[in-house]
Amino acid sequence: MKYFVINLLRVFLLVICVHYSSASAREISFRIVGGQESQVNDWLWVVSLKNNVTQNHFCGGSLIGDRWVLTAAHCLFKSGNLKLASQLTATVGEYDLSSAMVTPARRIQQIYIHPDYNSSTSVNDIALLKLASSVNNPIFISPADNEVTKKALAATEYVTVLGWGSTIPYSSYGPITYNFPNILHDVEIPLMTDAMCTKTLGSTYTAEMICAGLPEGGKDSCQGDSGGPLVIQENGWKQIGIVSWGFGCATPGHPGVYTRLALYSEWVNSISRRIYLPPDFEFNNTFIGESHSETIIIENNSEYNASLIFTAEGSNYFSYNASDCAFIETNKSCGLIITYSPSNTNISHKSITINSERRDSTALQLSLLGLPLRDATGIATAAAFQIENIAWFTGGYAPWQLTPADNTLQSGDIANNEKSLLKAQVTGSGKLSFDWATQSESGFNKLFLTVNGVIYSMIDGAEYFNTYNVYLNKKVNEVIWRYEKKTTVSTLADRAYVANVTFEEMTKDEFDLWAERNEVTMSNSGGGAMGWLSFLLLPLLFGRHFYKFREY
Ligand code: 4AZ
Repeated sequence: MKYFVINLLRVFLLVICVHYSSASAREISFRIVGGQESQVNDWLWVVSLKNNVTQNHFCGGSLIGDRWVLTAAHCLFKSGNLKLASQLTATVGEYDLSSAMVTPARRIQQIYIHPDYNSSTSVNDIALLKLASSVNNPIFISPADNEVTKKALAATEYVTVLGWGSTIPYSSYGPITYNFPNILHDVEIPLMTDAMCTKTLGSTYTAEMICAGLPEGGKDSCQGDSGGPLVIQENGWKQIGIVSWGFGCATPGHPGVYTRLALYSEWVNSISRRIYLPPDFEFNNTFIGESHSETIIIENNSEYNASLIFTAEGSNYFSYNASDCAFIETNKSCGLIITYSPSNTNISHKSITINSERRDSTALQLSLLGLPLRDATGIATAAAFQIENIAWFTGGYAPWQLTPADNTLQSGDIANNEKSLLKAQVTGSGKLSFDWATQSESGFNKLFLTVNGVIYSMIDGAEYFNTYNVYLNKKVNEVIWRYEKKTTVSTLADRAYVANVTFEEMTKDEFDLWAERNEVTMSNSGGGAMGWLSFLLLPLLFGRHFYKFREY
């Protein structure tokens, strides 16, 4: 698979090179699908998101604050896996990707994905990125509000979409060719009314989306434009949408679909313009009788200094020192250290309320959840899981259990809003390999994989077993599978499964070599060049079709 992808990537590059030389010689240019090269300095708030290692552009974005970039949630996943902030950079106000380094590549401090983003339906396809450093003399784009959005849709007004995405139209049923330009392109397209969008897209089009395009096609956003802005002229430029998805690009009857930005102003402001702290925090790695401290970052993203007042109720197994974060200057953050010391198997809750002195601010809530771990008796005694270097633990509302018949571990019997945890403590660095699957409703019940405190991957839906390989680089590694149930629908078993666990000590080089030999595309290897991304998107697109055929 990997060689295949690399070779195809080479073919793409060749296509791009050939295309460019001929274009300049004959003075014609294939443009963004139906658009044109933008003028230098026209769109200074446009952002290019890049892979930190390759510096390849993979998605667009827009600057909405001196440290804040708006993009699409789906840009932050790669074949179903969440990307890490450290794998990305952003350039602001870039024009020509081939003259890189004119615009400094900025690191991303944190990724905020909309909590209700659904990767199967693309609903709530929105995310924010906090840059590690502020942009000097930034030029922002402001969002269009609800009223402007509604009027513009009703009047099918022309809007502009910007990006470095592919310039070649394709049908979602036919072959796909890409051409990724270096120069930022723009294209004007008419918005469509909700009725028109629903007529062509059916119930894949939801109230959280807007759609735009000519009935005859020819002008559209395409792969690589995702996350970028759709803007409207309304007292200057306002952002009305975020490039999200479509069936192919620029084909008749298939408008491009955009996230309806006006609906998310509260979510955007709550993160980027006020005091922000994660709404909840789960301690899922503390053994009964032990103590574990975690630092919760409270960010003051408002323009005022803040004095904070803490009140709390709930379990005494949690403790913290409010004076740590009694005062946070504007644009600064503070680490609140919370210690969890469970002494029995009970699930613990504590709710901390944080009030700011300013009257216009609303109280913030931090919900702590303590899920103590215990020995996984039963699992650990099964021959298949007596693995040198691995100690097993389980916890949460119901423990994971062994199905001896097929040596599969399965999540405990949990109710809605409950979780069931499995932990492998792996000693030594090397390759951990396992098969995993879920049998549950996609988008609601999810199995997360956390490695040494970082979420690496998530699976959901009615999945068959997939093999996942991960390199563990610490002396002692904490690997946690966390199954979370939000709803009970349908006849599926509502369970998560892990099987065929193996661990082999090796160096990172040996692992990389193994991955290459075995044609494994690593989920955590930080890839994401445009060609790669496009290929990884293919299964997603087909997946989407499959999903739609199944449903309608
Ligand atoms: C994409 O997958 C994509 N024609 C973006 C925009 C459109 C289709 C696909 C709209 O990045």
